Amino acid sequence: MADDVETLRELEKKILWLASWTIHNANHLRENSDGLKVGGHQASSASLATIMTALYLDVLRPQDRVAVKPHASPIFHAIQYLLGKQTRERLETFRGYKGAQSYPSRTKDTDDVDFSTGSVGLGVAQTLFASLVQDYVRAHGWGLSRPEGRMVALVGDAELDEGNIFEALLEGWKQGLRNCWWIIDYNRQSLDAVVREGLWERYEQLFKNFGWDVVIVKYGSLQQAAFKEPGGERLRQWIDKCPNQLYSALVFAGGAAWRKRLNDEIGDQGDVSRLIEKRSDDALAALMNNLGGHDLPSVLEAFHAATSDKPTCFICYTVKGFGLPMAGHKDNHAGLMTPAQMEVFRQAMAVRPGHEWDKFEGLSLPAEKLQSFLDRVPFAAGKARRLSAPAIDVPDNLAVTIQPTMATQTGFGALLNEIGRGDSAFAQRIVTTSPDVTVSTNLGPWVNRRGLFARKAMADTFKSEHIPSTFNWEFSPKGQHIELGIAENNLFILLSALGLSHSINGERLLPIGTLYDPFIARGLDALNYACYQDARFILVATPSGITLAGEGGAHQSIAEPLIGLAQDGLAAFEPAYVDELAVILRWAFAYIQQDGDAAPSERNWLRDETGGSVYLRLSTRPVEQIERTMTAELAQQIVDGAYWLRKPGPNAQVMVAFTGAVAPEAIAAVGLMAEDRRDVGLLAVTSADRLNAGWSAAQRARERGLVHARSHIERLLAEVPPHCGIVSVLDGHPATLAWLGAVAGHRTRALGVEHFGQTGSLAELYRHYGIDANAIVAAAQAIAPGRPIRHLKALP
Ligand SMILES: Cc1ncc(C[n+]2csc(CCOP(=O)(O)OP(=O)(O)O)c2C)c(N)n1
Ligand SMILES: [Mg+2]
Repeated sequence: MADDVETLRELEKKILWLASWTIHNANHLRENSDGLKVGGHQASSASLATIMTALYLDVLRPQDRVAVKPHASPIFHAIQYLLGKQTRERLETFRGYKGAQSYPSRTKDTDDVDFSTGSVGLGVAQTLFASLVQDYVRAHGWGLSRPEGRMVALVGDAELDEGNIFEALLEGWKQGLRNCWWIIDYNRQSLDAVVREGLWERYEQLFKNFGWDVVIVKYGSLQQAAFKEPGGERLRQWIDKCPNQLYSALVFAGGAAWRKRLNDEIGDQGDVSRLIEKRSDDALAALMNNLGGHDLPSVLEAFHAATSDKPTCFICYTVKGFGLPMAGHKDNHAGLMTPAQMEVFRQAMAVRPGHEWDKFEGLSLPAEKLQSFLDRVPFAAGKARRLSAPAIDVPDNLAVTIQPTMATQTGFGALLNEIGRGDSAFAQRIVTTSPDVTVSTNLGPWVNRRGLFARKAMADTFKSEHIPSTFNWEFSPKGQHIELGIAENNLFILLSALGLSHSINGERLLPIGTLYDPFIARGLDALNYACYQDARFILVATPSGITLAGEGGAHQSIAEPLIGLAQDGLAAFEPAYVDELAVILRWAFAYIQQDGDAAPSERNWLRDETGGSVYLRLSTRPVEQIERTMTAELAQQIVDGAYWLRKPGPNAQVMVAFTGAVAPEAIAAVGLMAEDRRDVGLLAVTSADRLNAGWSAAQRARERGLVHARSHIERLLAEVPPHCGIVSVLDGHPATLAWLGAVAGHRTRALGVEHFGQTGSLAELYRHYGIDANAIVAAAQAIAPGRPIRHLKALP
């Protein structure tokens, strides 16, 4: 063990050197790197060098998974470099094009990042939900041949200011969280500031309240030894009372400043003075800087002592910038070492110029010994860290009984209810979740069939007491619905964890999350995070828009269709009819399982083979359904994003393009115009997102010389005469469809909702916001001049 600590100390030095050199190289040495001279990596990385050395090179096992504090990415990459999993080229281009990423990235880095981080707080919560998902998978009898892993977050202390962490903590407690470590880098500094005094005490209480073990790693082994000397207890008391700001300032100022301060405050001409005086300035600084989080023996002991599966929070005292000249300075966040400082550091590390990237340069132990140690590192022993799981077969058709009048939300509930009857692998791998809106988003029938998940079974008391209820809320390890409290951040991070199960647990899940459409905005960064990690899930958002009428402005979503259009990694649909929904949902189950890298399809210019997640914006409005046979061709067009409900004739003067719940208004408007405008066309747009993406991709392809590239919307609008106007309409922001006019140069009037709503009947609100049939006719009259449309009424 002592031997190992000596080796780890050497490697810790090397890791700090490599990380610092990586940053220095990116900022000072690389040509044209001016734009890259930002970032708080240097000081922030140094803060975690010891802890990460201990974890990666000694404590962790292959089954453990880690979310690394964003700015510690150079340390992570340096460790992976030593382990032979990161290339020198990528370190040399750190933060540059196709180089190692500024923040650890599952999708862009190549050295096995387990969880992406960057937006502080989200990676931390991801570990908690990843742990719940591991329990879910194992409780269902899957993946039992692999050992259970720990989900570990390296947490910046200021990350704990993010509310999503506390939402996750509460949920973790409810769900019986296990196997989760949060290691807090308690350097008492954030970006701007030095943190408030005594925060650790609040954290300690807080974590204990939620059933966590709390381990405080405060004093390093040098300090512990000094406390045993005569006068040592006085020194310990002084350290405990020293305000964060002052401690940081003294760390920055160094040995002489420590000596003066300590002599002034606790010098006694006796034991304490002797304790101080027998140390040189350097030795005194080393003692005072020797906080627990920078002392390998202390962190190793703390980690190895935590053997239970209880969630555990380690509060590790550290110094931001430890071992570097900016250590402790409050302005160090974006601080960089100057070339002169780097030169001093290089000499101190005994690294010869030109040998900066050599793995063992400047270390005192023999290279063979160090290499053989690295070859035995348990964490690196496994095969690939990225696991995979075969795709689950999706039925060719999803059965549903379509009522003459039906809402898409009802259709969704009916579709899942039907799936819930079966016991195929497909039905078994679906897992649903919702932040307290399970019943109101129509998941109730599915949950009745499949049950709620909990590691320990819990009967529904209403049922056992024979009190009639529509819903059977029985919890068991085999349940397939995870009920969350009302916290949309938790929903998205849980979806992120469920949607990575194939890669993390080697077991595929088909996750579906439901919520109210407007509250996507509440968890939007977490949704973006899930997409950025390439987690795969289906998001079902309902009710949506002003169509929920009486529910009022606070529940009415306006911008969400634009989110659907713009969010990378998320294919957004807003069907109007239940048969469309059945086609889209079936496609979605297959799409979330794709992971090919084929070129875009020549048909729609979409990269469906690469897959992604899916967002379905649904409605609670019952709409008269169209009786029709679902042909393969129609189904394809629905998935591609649009189809003609009525093709415009060669003399058409106007066409209506609609999305979602306003279908009856669009159809009515076409009817009202029929006598006065020729051959009016009606385009049902099921996915503005996919139409738009295909259009952009086809244009790019043409600009690169593929002259025949045509997207779906270009083909559809090619049938529309040039003089024909387009009126577009949806219950959402009009910009969602306004771009249709740019595809082939048709004059366009885009209708939609731009302002916060109020309560009212559907008819009143559609009239008020100008998305009813009359408003569509008025817009048509304005952009397609001709004789007055006789059914047009004056607008309010
Ligand atoms: C959601 C979010 N807001 C703001 C930032 C910008 N930011 C990056 S690091 C940081 C401070 C981090 O402090 P801490 O977590 O204590 O880490 P340290 O710098 O001490 O290593 C901030 C505000 C961010 N990355 N994410
Ligand atoms: Mg900090």
